Amino acid sequence: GYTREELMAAISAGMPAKRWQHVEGVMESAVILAKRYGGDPEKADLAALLHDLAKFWPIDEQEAIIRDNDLNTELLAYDKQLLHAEVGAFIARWDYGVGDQEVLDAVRYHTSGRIGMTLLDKIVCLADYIEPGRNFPGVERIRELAETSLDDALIAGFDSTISFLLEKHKVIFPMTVLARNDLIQNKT
Ligand code: DGI
Ligand code: FE
Ligand code: FE
Ligand code: FE
Repeated sequence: GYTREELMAAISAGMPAKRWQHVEGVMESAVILAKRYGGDPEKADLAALLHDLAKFWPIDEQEAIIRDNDLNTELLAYDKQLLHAEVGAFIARWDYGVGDQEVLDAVRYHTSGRIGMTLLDKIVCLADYIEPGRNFPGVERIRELAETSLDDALIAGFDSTISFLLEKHKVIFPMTVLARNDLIQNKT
């Protein structure tokens, strides 16, 4: 197995410095959210460390990994930005030996979301939106909501992504809409 330090070295070596800063920001935010909302800070830290490991891999390589390993080929018909989450979870399992299914799922669903998101899924997905380096329009409002409601903040995050995709006339992966609806229908 890899130690956390070895994982950090391997993952940071596989991406530009700017993206590694983002990963460190997501780790920091994910641990804060885990402590705030009763999650597991160690799992949040590990999932955040892993979440974008494939983000800068060539798209054709990401597509090949999905095809050759019977992963979710439905993704191939949508925005290529969705692929790195699926690939990252696979690589975390088979190249880095991560066996914790909760952590692997949080990596796998950090971009698309899913119906029935676990606490850890929500923490990693929201941390990805609000880490200190993010500066997209509306991020301050999502950070404010994150102080008091994990679900409301995450709904606002998905709303912002969906609005952005609509604005650009891009296709939307249906699971993102289902994830957002499910959060609204089941929030506590
Ligand atoms: O990898 P990051 O940039 O840190 O963030 P991410 O993994 O959440 O990727 C988000 C990008 O994916 C964002 O620029 C929007 C794009 N995207 C394209 N189609 C979809 C999508 N995101 C979601 N959630 N659903 C889509 O259908
Ligand atoms: Fe990502
Ligand atoms: Fe995200
Ligand atoms: Fe990210």
